[in-house]
Amino acid sequence: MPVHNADITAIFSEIADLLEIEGANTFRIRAYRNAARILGDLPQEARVLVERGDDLTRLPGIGTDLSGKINEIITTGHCSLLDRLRRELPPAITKLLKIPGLGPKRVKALYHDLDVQTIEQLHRAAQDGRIRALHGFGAKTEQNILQAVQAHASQSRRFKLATAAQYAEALQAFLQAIPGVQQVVVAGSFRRRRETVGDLDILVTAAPDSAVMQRFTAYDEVAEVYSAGKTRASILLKCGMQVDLRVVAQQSYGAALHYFTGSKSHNIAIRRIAQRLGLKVNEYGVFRGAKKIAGDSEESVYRAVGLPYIPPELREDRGEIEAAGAGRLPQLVELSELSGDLHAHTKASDGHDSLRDMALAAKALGLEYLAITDHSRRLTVAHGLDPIQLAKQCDEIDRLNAELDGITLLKGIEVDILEDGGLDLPDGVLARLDLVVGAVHSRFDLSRARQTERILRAMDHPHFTLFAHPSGRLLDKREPYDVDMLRIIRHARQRGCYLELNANPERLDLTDSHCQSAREEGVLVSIDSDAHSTFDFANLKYGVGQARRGWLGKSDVLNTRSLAALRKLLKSTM
Ligand code: DGT
Ligand code: CA
Ligand code: CA
Repeated sequence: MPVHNADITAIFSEIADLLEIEGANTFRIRAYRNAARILGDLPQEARVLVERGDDLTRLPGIGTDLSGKINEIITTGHCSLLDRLRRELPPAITKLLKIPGLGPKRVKALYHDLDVQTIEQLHRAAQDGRIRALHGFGAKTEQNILQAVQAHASQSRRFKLATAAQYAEALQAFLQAIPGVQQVVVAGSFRRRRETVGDLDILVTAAPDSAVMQRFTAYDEVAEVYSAGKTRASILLKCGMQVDLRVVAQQSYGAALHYFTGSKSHNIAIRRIAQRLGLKVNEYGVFRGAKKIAGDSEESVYRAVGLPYIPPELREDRGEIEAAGAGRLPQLVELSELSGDLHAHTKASDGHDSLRDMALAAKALGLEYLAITDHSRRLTVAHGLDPIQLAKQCDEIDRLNAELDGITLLKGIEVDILEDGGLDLPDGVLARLDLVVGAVHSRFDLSRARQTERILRAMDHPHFTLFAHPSGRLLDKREPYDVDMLRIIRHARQRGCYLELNANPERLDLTDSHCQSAREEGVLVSIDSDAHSTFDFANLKYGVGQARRGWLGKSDVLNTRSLAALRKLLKSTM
């Protein structure tokens, strides 16, 4: 992917923004802004000048330092200074700059004085009237910010993967039924199983005379047709989701699927490898000169650039290409490899179904065991169990296990982690259980140091088994609490306990990158449904998608173990 002047301009502008938020020297900030402007106005591609051997320092405002950075960007596509700045500042902070009326100076003030790091925190601060008190803001500005944030939220909406799946599956079935249509596949971030998707990218192979385009734009749920041609169309569904459709010939299917699955940065990296081999990769195929050498399948595309097939969940340019090249790609976990589920609720607390119904539903899914982990008493909104109620449930589980075949219920609890790191039920009560799932349900606002300490202390508890939904985030609704996740993962390793990957589509918590850290640190992850009804076991597939994005293989996942193997592991932690 050749670097254009616009790419360099964008990088330099972002560097200037971040330096300004950081409070850097104004001279330095201005140098990047000038350079961005100069490159933006340059009539020729800087890349061409560099390839020709021209000296960039001859351009006004470009010294040796900036010229070095331009070279770096042209050759690597990255700028290490920008990468460092992005690590130093809260990751969401540049998103604040997208709010009309907020420049780096204001973002800096909001960050330094009110600790506003995200758009959500900005929204709250404006609603609470905390912004007007800041120097240089005032009530009117605060009101403008509030309106701008609300307008922004309606534009940049992303959909939870499970929500997108409902629309995608219906549309896929609709397209599949059109005469002449062969393959229909949803590509893009949906196929990569990202936790949220911006829009749907659907790829179709069809006979040349098929009416797929007309039928697509006439689909019942279309609110608006943005564009419609012979091979591509873009529509908006009534739900607010955009759908891009591409029709391709069968012999380009693999190349098109690869292209539209992305991610963009993965594709760029693959194309760079192809270039080194004297090949060209695009959505029609892999070419040596004018000759097409691959592209009917994705496998053939990877083979042409000397790589094994890379599963879509890994295609984020996060080391998968290097791993593939070295033959070190993980064998990713599959849904069928799960033997059980270690987090589920019944009517005894806030679930909808009985112990027996939950057990039968888990069995029907082919699971060998299911841990019942209702809430503990502190969580009164969820009718948490006290010691007497829990003891009664344990007796019931013993009776059911004696009666049921092919599924074993494990005795557990989702116990509240108290503010001081203590657990919400006494030791003697927890000792009778097969496992103890600890969770934070209160005081999300503690400082990073105190929140981390709280969780580490809970893990020190002799009966603690599994840390549930570790970041506490709810997609769209609640930011994660501030913790040092790497310390938590390392502590889990020392203590011999485990982390959950909660498969609820609103949580998908652990995140993919924390899954990677857990794997690197040797901490097993349990992919759990957190089912509150028999239907919720269907969410396990989303958990598996997230685990795959986090590079987890079967052996990295606790609940791929047989019941016998699991019992051994649980014994060693209790
Ligand atoms: P999203 O929709 O924001 O959740 O993310 P994606 O990954 O589905 O992105 P989208 O819908 O913009 O594009 C779908 C795929 O098409 C993307 O993953 C890679 C490919 N693609 C789109 N635009 C470009 C581009 O400018 N260059 C390259 N190399 N690939 C692109
Ligand atoms: Ca997309
Ligand atoms: Ca798209």
